[in-house]
Order: sequence, then C-alpha cells, then structure tokens
Amino acid sequence: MTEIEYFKPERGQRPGANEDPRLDWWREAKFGMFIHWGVYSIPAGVWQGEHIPGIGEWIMLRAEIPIAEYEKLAPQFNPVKYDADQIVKLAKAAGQKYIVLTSKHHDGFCMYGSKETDYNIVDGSPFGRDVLGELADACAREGIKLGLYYSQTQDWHHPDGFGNTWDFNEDEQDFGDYIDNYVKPQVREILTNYGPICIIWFDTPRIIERHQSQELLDLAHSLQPDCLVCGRLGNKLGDYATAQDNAIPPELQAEIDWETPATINDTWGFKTHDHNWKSPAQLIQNLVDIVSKGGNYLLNIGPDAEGAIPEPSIERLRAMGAWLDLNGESIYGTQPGPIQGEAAYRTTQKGDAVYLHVFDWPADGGIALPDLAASSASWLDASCDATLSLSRDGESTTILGSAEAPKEHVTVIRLQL
Ligand code: FHN
Repeated sequence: MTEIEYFKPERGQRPGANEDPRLDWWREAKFGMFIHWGVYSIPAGVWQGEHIPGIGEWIMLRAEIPIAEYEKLAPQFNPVKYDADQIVKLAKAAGQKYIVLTSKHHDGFCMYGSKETDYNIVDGSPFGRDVLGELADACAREGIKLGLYYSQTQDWHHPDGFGNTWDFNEDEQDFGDYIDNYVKPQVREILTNYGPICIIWFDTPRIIERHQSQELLDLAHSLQPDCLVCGRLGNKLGDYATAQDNAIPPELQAEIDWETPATINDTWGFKTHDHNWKSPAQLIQNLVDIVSKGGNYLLNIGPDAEGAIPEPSIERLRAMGAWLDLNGESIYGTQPGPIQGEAAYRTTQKGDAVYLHVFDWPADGGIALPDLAASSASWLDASCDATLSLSRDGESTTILGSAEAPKEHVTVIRLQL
C-alpha cells in the first residue's frame, strides 16, 4: 500500500483503529479547527521591510531574529478584536466539533498566563487577558471540545529549548533540563487550569528521547486520562497518528486512527502576503476525501495581530458549514465506504447507508457501481429536486441523475443497501 509519512504511534503502544474508546468522540467528530496565533501575527511575514518566505509563525527562525529583538513584539501585542465566543461560534457554524489552540508555539510566547515565564500574554503584553482561559470558557459555554497545541521540543526563546542556533550554542544547552523543569510544569499548567482538554497536540519531535516522550505521555494521561495525545509527541508514542501537514493519503488507512492538520491558504500563523486561499469546493473535497479514508481534518485559522480572523477564512468555513448542514449525515460518525480508489467520487458508510460523494459529475449523469448492490438512491440534500433513478443488475448498481451537477461543491447520493 502506498503510504504517506506519518507520525504514527507504534502498534503495541496504542490500541488499533477503532479500539480505544477514549477516541470515540473524535472518530465521530471528523472535523476540527486549528488556531495558530501568537506575536508572529504582528510582523505577519514581513521583517524590516523584507518579505520573509515560508510560514508566518516561523519568521523568527527564518529571519534569525535575535530574542532581544523578537521579544519587542510582546509589548506591542494588543489584540483588542479577540473574541473567543466569535471563534467558537465560527467553528460551530463551520461544522467543526473541536478546537485546538496554540498555547505555546516554537517562538516560545505563551498564549496563557504561565507561572513558569513572564513571556506570556497575561504578564508580557498590554492586552493582559488570558486568551486560552477565555477560549476555554467560551468552549464550555458552547459545548465544544478544546485541545491545546504545545511545542515540546522547539522553543527558540528558552535558553535550553531546541532550534535557536543564532542566540544559543547548542553544545551548551541542557535539553533535559528544559523538558523536566519547563515543559513538564507547563504541560501541568495547561492540563490543570483550563478544565477538560480533549487533545494535547505536541509537534516537531526532533531530538526528544524516548523516555522524555514517554514521561510527557504519562504526565498528560495522569492529569487528564481522557486527553488524547497526538502522534507528534515523538518516538512513536501517542494516541493517534498525525499525517504530514496538508497531506492526504492516496488510499484508505484502515489500520490507524489518523488526522491531517491543514491550512486554508499556505500559512498557519497570519501573513499579509499569503492570498493563496483554497476554494470552498477544494476544502469540502479534502474533508470528504479524508473522512472516506478514515481520517480527521484539522483545518487552521490564523487570527491577525488585532485578533481578527481573516475574512477569506470566515467565508470558506461558513461555506463548509452550509454544505455540512445539508450533508453532514454523510460525514459525522461514518466509516470509510465500501468503494475506494475512484477518482470521480468517494464513499462513506453508516449502517446500511452508503454515501456517494460525487466530485466530478458525469456528463451523461450516469454512475456505474459494479460491486455495490443498492436498493434505493436519493439525494442527501433534501432541497435537490433533480431526477434520480437506480437500476440493479445482480451485485451491481447504476445510478442515473441529471446531466448537470445538481449541487455545487460535492453532491451526495444516499444509497440504501
Ligand atoms: O512547525 C510546525 C508548524 O509551524 C505548524 O505548527 C504545523 C502544524 O501541523 N506543525 C509544524 C510543521 O509540521
């Protein structure tokens, strides 16, 4: 089987796909919101007048900005437009069932009130509000699950964190001390002070040793047994597999629970120069494609320096939500469908219903399903009044619909087995 590279926990270190009941809600959910937000949203991809290529949250490393310079962003960070309720409501309108916020990204700036460093939004910015705390409250009010991203290995601000080669000499760093006396206390903070956390989303597991990953896994589970740990903890540990950014495996991945983290444009953290927005149709097809292969889609927003969500992200998320309002039955709580590997469509399944998601509507309106014995076919979107008929020949079914695609983005046909 062709396989994309995963951060994949080893079999034996985790139960197999569909085996661990702690993941039941996550398997049902399918679609989550990632939020990458920090002081990097101020330069937004531009440093000293120069456009710095690459993803926005990496500007400190890409431009090798000295800590003393980068730190000056914190006193400028005053995101007065931040509205946790608005974010949560947007996620709900988009049909996203969980949210994962960057509590600390590689630049080391914490988006919550940490006692371990003043380099955080509460103590180190004029804003002075606990972004994470407000989001946790809003999630609790709206009944949506909250997860937290935490960069356990890379920390370009901490003298013993990994990755900053321009301020520090790697040979003089004590990574073990950083893990024991900074990362662990911070993981304890975020898993203690903000209510139930559904996922801790570790990332870029470079140089972390096996025992360190294991200790973080044990710590997370001891503090919140139901908190899932993503596969980027490192050393093949974690509760589920994490695909590479924006990567969708070409085939069904039935053996693992997995998730694709993805961007709407090309950056995670806000960038003024990135206008390469994926279309709503592309995003809906990505969601369908992932779900049809057994995965979850964690789709990112990157608020700007004022805390506003970019309008193109809002528009696209709302379009996805509108589609899910009509077609969500074919996504949430489904299993990968019986027909795989077709370019023009994808399938999901729930009980004896198979959902046929048509990406490329056939010019003659006909779709032959040689190995599927369906007894009836109907448009999932009840507002669709185009004609649709089904003919059966033994174990094969042929569907005949209208000559033109009845619906924009992805049309779903519900087939009863
Ligand atoms: O380096 C990070 C990147 O900034 C971003 O957080 C993504 C999200 O999956 N993870 C890393 C790159 O894979």
